[in-house]
Amino acid sequence: MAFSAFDSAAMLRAVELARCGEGLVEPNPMVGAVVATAGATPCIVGEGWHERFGGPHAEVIALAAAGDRARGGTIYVTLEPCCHHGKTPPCTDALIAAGIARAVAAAADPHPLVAGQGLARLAAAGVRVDVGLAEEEALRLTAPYRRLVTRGRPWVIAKWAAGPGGGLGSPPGRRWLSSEASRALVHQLRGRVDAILVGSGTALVDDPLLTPRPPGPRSPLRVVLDSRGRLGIDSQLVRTAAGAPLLVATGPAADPAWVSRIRAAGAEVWIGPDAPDGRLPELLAELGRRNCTNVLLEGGPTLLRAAFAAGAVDEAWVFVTDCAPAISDPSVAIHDLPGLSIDTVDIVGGDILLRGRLGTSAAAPPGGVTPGACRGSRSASG
Ligand code: AOF
Ligand code: ZN
Repeated sequence: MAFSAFDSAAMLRAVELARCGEGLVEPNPMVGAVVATAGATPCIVGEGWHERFGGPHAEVIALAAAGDRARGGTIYVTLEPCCHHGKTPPCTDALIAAGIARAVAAAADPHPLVAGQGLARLAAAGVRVDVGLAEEEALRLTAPYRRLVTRGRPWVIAKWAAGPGGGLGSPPGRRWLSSEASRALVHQLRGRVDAILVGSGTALVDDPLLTPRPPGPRSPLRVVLDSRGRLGIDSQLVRTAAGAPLLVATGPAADPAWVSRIRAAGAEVWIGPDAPDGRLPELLAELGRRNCTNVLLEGGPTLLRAAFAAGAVDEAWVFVTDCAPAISDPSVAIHDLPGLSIDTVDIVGGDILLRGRLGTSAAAPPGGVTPGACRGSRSASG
C-alpha cells in the first residue's frame, strides 16, 4: 500500500496526540485519531486522543469533533480500532455508524479480544482498511502496553546517575549527584509510572520517600526489594505507608516478627520465591498481575545489575554528571550493557541525560508530550 504525504502527516499528528494521554490512560494504550475528508484536497475535520482510563476512545472523540463531516471520510488511528465491549462500546461500530469510508491504522492491537478482528470487522462492513503507516512510531508509543498484554509484566525503566565513565549508579550514602533540573525531571517521571522499585541498600542508606513531588497524574506504588528483611520500621518509607502505598518484597527466609512489624505499620509484604535469582522476575510478574504498565527502577547498583542480568530492563535514563568518576561504580559501565541503543541526548541543568532502549525493546521515544501539542486540537481545522 502506497501512502500519500497527507496520509503520513495525518498519522504522525495522531501519534503526537496519542502522547497527550501519557500517565493518564494506563493500563490502556495511548491512542490518537484524526478524521479527514476524502478527495484530492483532504482536510482534517476532527482530532482526538484517549484522554483517561475508562474514558472515551480516541476515535469516538475525533468523530464527535468531525460531526457530519466524517461521512465518506478517512480516519487515521494509531491503533487498530477495538471491536469489543470494555468500559466503552466498540469503536468499530462508531466508525461504521459515522459513515467512515477508509480507516488507516498504524498497527494492530495485541489485545486478545481485538488482534485483527477490529480491522476485519471494518473491512466486512465495506470500509477500506490500510494498516502499517507509521508503524514504528506506533509500536514505540504502545511498547509498555504491549509488554503488559503480551508478556504479563510491566515496562521497566532503569534510571541512574553516573560519572563520566557511565558506571551503574552511585555508591550508597551519596544522595542525588545531579542538578536540580534533573531531579525535577525524575519527579515528573515518578509521577507517570505505576511503581518505583529500589533495593534494600538504597532504602537503608538513602532513606528515601520515593514519592513524586509535586504529584503527577499517577500515585506510584513504592516497592523495596528486601530479601533479607532489613528495612527499618522507622524508615521514611514505612512511616509514610499509610498515605503512600508501600510493598516490601522479601524471601521466605525473612524473620516472621519483622514481617509482622512491617505489616502492622501499614505496608504490604510480598514473599517471593526462595531462589534470589527468580525474585526480581517474579516480582515483575506480580506487578504485571496488578496491571502496572510502567515501573521505574531507581537503584542501587546491586539491583540495577541484577535487573540487567535478568534481561528485565527495557529503557534506560542515565544522568551523566561532571562529578569525579569515583562517584560511580566502575564495575559495570554503559558501554558494557548489551543492546543498549541511545535514542536521545539532552542537556538537563548541569547534567547530560542519555535515554535509550535495551535489546529489541521498542520504547516510547523519551521526551514526553511536545509542548502545545494537546492545546486547541479538538476542533476541526478545515
Ligand atoms: C481503541 N481506541 O483509544 C483505545 C483502545 O475498557 P475500554 O473500553 O477503555 O477498552 C480498553 C481496550 O481497548 C484496551 O485494552 C485496548 O484493547 C483498546 N484500546 N482502542 O480503539 C482507543 N484506548
Ligand atoms: Zn475503541
